[in-house]
Parts: sequence; C-alpha cells; structure tokens
Amino acid sequence: MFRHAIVRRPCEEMVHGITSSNLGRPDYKKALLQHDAYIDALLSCGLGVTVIDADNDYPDSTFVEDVALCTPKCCVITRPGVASRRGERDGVKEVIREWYENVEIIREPGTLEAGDIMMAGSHFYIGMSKRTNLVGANQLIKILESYDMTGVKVTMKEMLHLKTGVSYLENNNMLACWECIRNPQFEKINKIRVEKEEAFAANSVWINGNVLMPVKAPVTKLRVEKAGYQVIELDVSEFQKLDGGLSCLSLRF
Ligand code: CIR
Repeated sequence: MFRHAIVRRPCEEMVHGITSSNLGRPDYKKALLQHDAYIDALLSCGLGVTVIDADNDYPDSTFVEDVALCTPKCCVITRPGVASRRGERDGVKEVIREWYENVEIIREPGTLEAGDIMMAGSHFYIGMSKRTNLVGANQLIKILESYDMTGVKVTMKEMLHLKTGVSYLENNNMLACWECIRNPQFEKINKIRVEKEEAFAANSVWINGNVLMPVKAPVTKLRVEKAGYQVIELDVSEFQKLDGGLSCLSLRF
C-alpha cells in the first residue's frame, strides 16, 4: 500500500534531456498537461502528492525516480551514472527528509539509478545497466541488509534501465518484456508478457490495486485487466521521447 508520491515538474530545458530515441523533441506545453494528468491519476489512487518545482539546470529532473529509492524502512539517495543528473539529488533530498527518518546515500565511485531497481516486498532486484555499477549495487545491497531487506543483481544487456523491461505489480505478478521474460532470476514470479510491439508498456506502475499504464498498448492492457487490476491509461508521449516512462515520473512510498 502506498500513501504518498513525490513528483517534479518538467522544466523548459527538458527539450534538451538525454535520449536515445528517434521520437523527436518533446513539446514542453504538452508535457506539462501530461504531467498534470499523471498527478491527477496519483491522487485518484488515494495518494498524497508532493510536487517539487521544476529546475532548468537539470533537463532530466522530472524523472525523479532515478535519484532516490524509497523502501518501507529507509530512503536511499542514489548517485546517477550520468554526471549531468547528479545535481538533481539536492532538491529531492530536502523533500525526502520530511518523510523519512532514515536516509542513506550511495557514494562515489558507486553509481546507481533507481530506475534500475524493482522492489518486490522487501526484496530488491538491481539491474546492472550502464548507469548502475558493481560498487553502487553492492553498496545498496549492504544498506538493504542493514534494514533486514535483501537485494540481488540482475544482469542485463538491451535496456536503459531494468524497469524499462519490468514492473512489479504486487501479488507475485510482474510485467516482463525483452530479455526479462526468460531471465531465471524472475522464475518464481508470475509473468504478464509484454510483446515487443508494446514494449513501452513494460514500464507501468502499480498503485494500490490500480496499474498506471501508457496508452496505445491494448494487448498488454487486456492482460493486466484479466489478471484483476484496474487500469488507468495515461499518455506520456513527451516523456517517452526522452526514454522515460510512467515509473520514472514519481517516487512512491
Ligand atoms: C535519462 O536518460 O536519464 C532520462 N532521459 C530518462 C530517464 C528515465 N528514467 C527511468 O527509466 N527510470
């Protein structure tokens, strides 16, 4: 059960955010409207929402998920794998301290982005992407163990972040696409398969029985509904242009 979410408004400079996609430049005004709808969806799931102001110094700062890992027992401020995103942490840390007594930090030379972390109860899957290194992953595992939680590293090749290809939907269910479908590390979790044509839908968000999903993924939507979830569809096209998806846009706890 989540009670609260933190989001950060997109900044005008988002149009210069990091991307590997060829979907074109984001439309800032449209992004703001999509962000409004995202906040409304969080509220409709019963969450309180804290909105951090936009920061033009950090074009990718609306992808607030990457700089903090919110667990039931502590919050871990990460250390992004790209230097241009490290300054995003300050604004988030300030807000996090209002909500968490226990705040831990990933330290140099560790790198870790929380888009690489899938939380399944008190067990955490850590994707070894280009943004998360061994030192960062090992630091996180140590921190988790000090709070009686566990973490395991997941090898990956094709994706930006682990959660580009998976989402945990609680009740031992997950969405899985690409290389994650056959990864034996997920073998005990029931998989709702996401076909390649709808790969972007693998990044969805479970919130208190609802699943926030991107629009234009009808096959996955049907499968998720069949599994018993209430689906809320959201258009996040302007964030997808920057390799971002639904989970990246909030911290939930
Ligand atoms: C980046 O490359 O860092 C951003 N443009 C996108 C971050 C997406 N975050 C996520 O998947 N958790």
